[in-house]
Amino acid sequence: MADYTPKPEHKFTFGLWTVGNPGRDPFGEPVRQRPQPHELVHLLGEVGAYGVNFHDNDLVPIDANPTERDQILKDFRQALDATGLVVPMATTNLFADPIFKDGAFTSNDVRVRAFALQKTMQAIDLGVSLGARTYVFWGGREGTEIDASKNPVDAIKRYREAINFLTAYVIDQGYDLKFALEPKPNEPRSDIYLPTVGSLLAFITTLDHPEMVGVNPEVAHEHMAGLNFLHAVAQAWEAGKLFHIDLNDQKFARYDQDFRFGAEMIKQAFYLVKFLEDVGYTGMRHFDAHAYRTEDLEGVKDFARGCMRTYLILKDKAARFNADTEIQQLLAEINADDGSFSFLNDGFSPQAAQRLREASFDRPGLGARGLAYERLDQLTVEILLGVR
Ligand code: GLT
Ligand code: MN
Ligand code: MN
Repeated sequence: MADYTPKPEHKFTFGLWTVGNPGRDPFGEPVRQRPQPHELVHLLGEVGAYGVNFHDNDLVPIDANPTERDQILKDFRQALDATGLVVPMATTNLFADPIFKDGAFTSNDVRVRAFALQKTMQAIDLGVSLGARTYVFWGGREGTEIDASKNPVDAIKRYREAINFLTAYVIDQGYDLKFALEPKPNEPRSDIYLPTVGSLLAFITTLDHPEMVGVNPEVAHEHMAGLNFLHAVAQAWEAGKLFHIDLNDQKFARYDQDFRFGAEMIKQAFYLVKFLEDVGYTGMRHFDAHAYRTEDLEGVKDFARGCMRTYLILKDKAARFNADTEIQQLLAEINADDGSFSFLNDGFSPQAAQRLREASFDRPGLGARGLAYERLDQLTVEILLGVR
């Protein structure tokens, strides 16, 4: 029987805002009390997490005075010491305060843009002081309801100026910190700029310090847009830009449900875990999700344990898939290569082009052959259903 106990080497992390989510939604009041940050660290220690992440204001409320701030930080550090949890990632809340109602970095108002930069510099200082090496940017308010209000080209330029300013700030401070930009297509804005992983990968190439900036894809956010999350993650990985990942679950085409990892689309979750494990992703496995609104604090622990346990079960299933001789036989047949086109391996040359011109193909035969994907998929499903 495999061991599904979370261990530090699994790099399972949670945000303060995830296990601290009080269950408020647009139609209903909170159903749980929000524990103090240091209490949440103890809760995460109890369930076996490796690390804790936070927005500046998850930890220090926006209106806290210096005495309150010092006390909160003291309690938080003590809880980290007591539990052994680390802080791998931090981020800025650039969405909750009314000042950000029409955007932060992309606001039309230069005072709002400047405040967003100032707040982020301070939040970076806070995160780094607690050990963060990755800094996430989720531009929840960077969008529009009416496109008469903002020039979308200006918005992208402002976003770029902000990220350029902040990478230069990090270099100037001598911090060891990378940025991970997180896309989302909509919610809370009607439309959010840079809505998908692909948009961000293109945007990053236009920055002053692209080497410092990658992406933080979230399952739910690509699923909201009806996209294949595995493909987005694979593209980010192949580009060397998978700096962080937000794991959760979600039905397609809904609001941002942020369900427990593996709660809905078990097959997609399986392929994702298999991918991360197969390629040797060494970053954090961050669960950006929260317990159902039906839950009390015990339910929150069930939620957190469930995220990690499901990940580890799927990791075990991925190992079974890789060790399954029938599946591997099918994959070998699908990928068989008799070497007859090895002259294409080095790309274009006039000689290769000439040989290709002369090549003949059994077009009807290649089109008619069966690929046995029905069998391959059924074998995969049987692994997931536990009969293989
Ligand atoms: C917010 C959002 C998440 C982001 C967090 C980081 S905040 O909960 O829905 O997807 O990752 O800002
Ligand atoms: Mn997220
Ligand atoms: Mn989300």
